[in-house]
Amino acid sequence: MTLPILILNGPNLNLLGTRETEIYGHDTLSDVEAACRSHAAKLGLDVDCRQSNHEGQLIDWVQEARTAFSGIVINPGAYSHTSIALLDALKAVQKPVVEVHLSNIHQRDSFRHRSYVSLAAKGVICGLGIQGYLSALDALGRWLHPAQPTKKEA
Ligand code: CA2
Repeated sequence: MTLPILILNGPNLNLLGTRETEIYGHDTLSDVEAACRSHAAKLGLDVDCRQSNHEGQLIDWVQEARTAFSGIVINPGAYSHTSIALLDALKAVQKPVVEVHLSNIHQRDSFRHRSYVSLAAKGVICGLGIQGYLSALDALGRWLHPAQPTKKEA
């Protein structure tokens, strides 16, 4: 069974690969989404990738996941550090959420050290660049498609 996963990217992540490449790398958002699509297919997951610069739009999509998706991968961008509204929406989903940051937010400005979104996330990954999204999908794959015991183990 292929399970639907929502991949959300927040404000300014549409600019990936165009500026601040020393922090965020050279991959564009399209590269990230293509890598997620191909990795998800190997894990029995089907991803729907969306990006918005608007807090309310992200919240509407998170609410949609209550019925339409089995899990969420989210890079909330700077809303991680400011949005209690996004936290509340994620808490209401009751599906596994993995928060991803391309950069290591703990090595950066102190205002990036706290993420409200982390309070609703089952897992948090930072500092692995694009690999973080793929590792988030690996985790969702394991949680949502638990390994079946082999005949020998059963
Ligand atoms: O490390 C991450 O993935 C962040 O979520 C990225 C956010 C930042 O506010 C968070 O603290 C950490 C910023 C995304 C902005 O991305 C840009 C990419 C290229 C050019 C300009 C901005």
